[in-house]
Amino acid sequence: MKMIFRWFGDHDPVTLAKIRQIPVIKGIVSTLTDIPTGEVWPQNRVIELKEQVEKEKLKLSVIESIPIHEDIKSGKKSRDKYIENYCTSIRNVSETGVEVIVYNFMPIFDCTRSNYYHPNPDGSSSMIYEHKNVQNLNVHEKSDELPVWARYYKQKELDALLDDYKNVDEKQLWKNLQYFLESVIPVAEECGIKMAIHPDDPPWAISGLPRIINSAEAIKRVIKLVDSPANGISLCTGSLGANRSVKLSELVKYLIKKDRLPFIHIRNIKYLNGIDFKETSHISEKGDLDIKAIVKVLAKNDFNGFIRPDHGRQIWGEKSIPGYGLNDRALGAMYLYGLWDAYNN
Ligand code: CS2
Ligand code: MN
Repeated sequence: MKMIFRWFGDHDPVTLAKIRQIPVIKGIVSTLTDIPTGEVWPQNRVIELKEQVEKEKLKLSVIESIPIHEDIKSGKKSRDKYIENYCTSIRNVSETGVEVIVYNFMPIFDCTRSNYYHPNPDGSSSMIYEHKNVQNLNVHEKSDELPVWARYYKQKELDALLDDYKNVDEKQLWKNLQYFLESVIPVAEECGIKMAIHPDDPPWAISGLPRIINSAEAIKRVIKLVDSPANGISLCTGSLGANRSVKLSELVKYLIKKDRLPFIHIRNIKYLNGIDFKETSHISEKGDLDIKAIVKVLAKNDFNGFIRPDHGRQIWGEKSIPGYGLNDRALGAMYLYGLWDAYNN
């Protein structure tokens, strides 16, 4: 197991110098946020990133994410040129020693929450998902109120995107994913990169757009689409665990045995009414996911991939990218490492 920490680059208030002081962290998972989706990632930019990380005696191990152009997900004709660009980016990234590239296949919207700063009784705050506040919301304007989308769209832009998806149901989205993987996996395999799909967060349709990476069956189906060790999963316990029927420990074991788990994100959530949930501290007893059992499975099966603490709460008054403060993720890292240390013998 190699424990790494997510760093968003120079605009991240959590610096590499601080991350370096968490004793269990050996590497960094990062991305280039200024490259428009669909464009080639220039090799010199990835090298710059790698060198920046190495100055703090850390290693750039994983890229999360190279986002997928919407034309690939919606299956438009223009997808071929974007897939070609993606393959070039994989090659360029591989030259720098990065081992894993994360991506997701959610149409238009990424991680969706109804509030980034839901107050907890202890004075901390958490990201929360309340379904009634997420459906039918105005996604065109940025506001401090709901909703909280990964990015905002002008009305015209969003209408055009939604139009591209009007004939894309789940079945079609699976076909589009297969088309993408059939092109990129051989390239990844050739240059020693593991592609790792992140489950949908949350694992159900948002604004009527289909989401397919939402269950244990779906995860097992993805790895069969192209049968290669380069076609892996970035299992995210909090994302997939919002689907209450998923047995995470069993799935983790299955993926390790199949050698398809290059990366795992650990976060805990508390189930609320209906399908609603709230993010909690990583420790098992604070949420509904059995984090202890999951790490035990990792330890007992000699998991040799990357692991990172995923979203934490905002604690001690820290201001950061929501879910990505230093403090609670550092506590999470120590908890996960402690469990690993105790079980891995
Ligand atoms: C999230 C996502 O759960 C998570 O890790 O913060 O934004 C995630 O990084 C992307 O969906 C992966 O492509
Ligand atoms: Mn995650």
